Amino acid sequence: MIKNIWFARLTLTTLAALTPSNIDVKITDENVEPIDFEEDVDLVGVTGMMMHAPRAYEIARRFRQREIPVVMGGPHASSLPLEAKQHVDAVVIGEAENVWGGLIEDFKKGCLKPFYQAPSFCSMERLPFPRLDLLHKDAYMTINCVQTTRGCPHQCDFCHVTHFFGKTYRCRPVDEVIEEVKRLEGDFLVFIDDNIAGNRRYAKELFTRLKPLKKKWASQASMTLTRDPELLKLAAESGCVSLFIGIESLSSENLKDVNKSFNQVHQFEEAIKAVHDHDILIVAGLIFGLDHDDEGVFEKTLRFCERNRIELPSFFILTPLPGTALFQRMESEGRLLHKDWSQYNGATVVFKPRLMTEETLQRGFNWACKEGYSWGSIFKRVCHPQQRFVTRVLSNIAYRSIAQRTPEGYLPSLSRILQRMNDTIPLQNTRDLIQRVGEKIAEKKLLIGQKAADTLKLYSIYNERLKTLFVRLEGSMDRDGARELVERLKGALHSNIQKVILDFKDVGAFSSEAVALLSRKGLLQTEEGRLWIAVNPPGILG
Ligand code: B12
Ligand code: SF4
Repeated sequence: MIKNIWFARLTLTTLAALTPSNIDVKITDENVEPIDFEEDVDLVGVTGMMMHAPRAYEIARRFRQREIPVVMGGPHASSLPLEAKQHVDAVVIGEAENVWGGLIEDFKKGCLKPFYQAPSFCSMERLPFPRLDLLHKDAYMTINCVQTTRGCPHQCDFCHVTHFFGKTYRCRPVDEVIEEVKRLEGDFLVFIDDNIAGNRRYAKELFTRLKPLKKKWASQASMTLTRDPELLKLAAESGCVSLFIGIESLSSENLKDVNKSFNQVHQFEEAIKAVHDHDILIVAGLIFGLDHDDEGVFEKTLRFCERNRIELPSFFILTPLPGTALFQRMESEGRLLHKDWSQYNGATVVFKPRLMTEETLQRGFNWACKEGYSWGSIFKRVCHPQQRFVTRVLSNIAYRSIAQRTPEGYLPSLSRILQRMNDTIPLQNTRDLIQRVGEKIAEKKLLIGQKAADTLKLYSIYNERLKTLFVRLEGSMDRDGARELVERLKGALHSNIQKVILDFKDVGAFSSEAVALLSRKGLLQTEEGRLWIAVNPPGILG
């Protein structure tokens, strides 16, 4: 089943292509076949993502026992070369294009250096085509993988790409990409770029040139692609059938925190619809455990995927990868639980979340993976009148087989209550509203006029560690609004909640009845040691 969605990385096929042709090369991808540790070889190269590091070191140990030198490269070794060097004979830091030939020469002379790092990023012109012939074709959904660009113009805090490629975004000449695509067997391929639409002008040219080849392709792109209708149309016309898009979070605060504000939450639904309108299937990356995520995040995110018919939601637990800004932050805040890299796999909690416990995050993630690929959820997401129904169902079945391996999870008990808490309360009666007194009346008036003339919005998050519910109120409040607020707070009361903090700063107007009701219920009190604490309570009484 996994084979149905698994494609080959270009790492080792690229290295093989860079190797002088008089040297025999064999590729073993341990994802799909066992390693022959007795193989008669002169030099071993290992690669891997961070979570593969312990295994890579073990592989190195086995070959070095036989006195076969081992070289390691890839994202992990490049971020932590000193660590890697303890396990191998030489470490390649960064791209291999400009150093691999020299390394082989050194090896032949018996003088391998401990570290190899090119002084600059390689040119994207005339890169040799990867040696796809060295892969076991039948072990993958496809071996037709092509890279058109390296890097990404964005700098999301959790992503390793910007760190590795040093904020560069380099494009291969379109002619060379087209030539490589033409040589592929079959009509489906994967562009393994991190963001295929990072340079719109380049992407438009590429897609236009791809059209006549009549291939189908899948790739990754950032949300920004959906904001250019011409680009999206060209992508579809050139054969794009599936895109991995990093939505990451439904909270603007989270996105801001991780430097991904170019993802605009209020545009998500429209953007997803635009992609669907072009008959492109969406694999959505969604992260749990960001600093504004509370127990409500799991169900909220899954229901969002169902409502928007996201074909393949991919849930991840936030993972701080060495080299990234996120890792530095977590480390300086003392929030990393350990450095067992094998657990840094996107499915295991390796840090202290801010608003929930490690266990809640792990179980909630497990729940989302299992529930998201339950038949009921699959049905809600795939049953819509679009083409490629069979592809949608089959890929969901494959994802389901992976999801079923996830350990048991559960939906935190507060989840639904927290979601209900955040629904907007409509105002019935705006006539008797009294402007809030304070320094910023004019500003407030504007706020009321523009944003919240007839609603009371609730933004609440629950901090499981502090057992406190924070509720920020925004808009205006009449008697019915106040009643509804009291009702919701009662509903939210849970044995675990020890304190509720209500922030009235952004409530621009109250009716006198609302204030009276809130006072009667004790919701305007500001003393510590009580269940409720009001912050910025209204300065009016009347
Ligand atoms: C394709 C891909 C996948 C595929 C992998 C399919 C497969 N068969 O394994 C899929 C979509 C499944 C995937 C999944 C994941 N991926 Co991924 N993936 C990629 C991607 C986009 C392209 C990889 C590739 O082919 N690159 C092209 C080759 C040519 O580049 P390269 O690998 O960097 O190799 C060059 C150099 O590094 C160097 N080099 C590398 N190895 C070696 C070894 C030697 C000996 C030498 C000399 C040189 C050398 O030489 C090469 C030429 O210059 C990369 C991003 C990227 N741009 O690389 C992320 C990337 C590798 N993935 C990443 C991550 C985190 C994951 C996941 C853990 C995500 C998650 N949270 O679940 C999972 C793990 C899946 C798993 N179980 O293995 C991270 C790794 C970060 C890290 N520090 O480890 C990357 C960098 C993306 C990112 N956003 O940060 N991924
Ligand atoms: S948009 Fe995607 S690839 Fe680019 S930096 Fe952000 S997460 Fe990484």
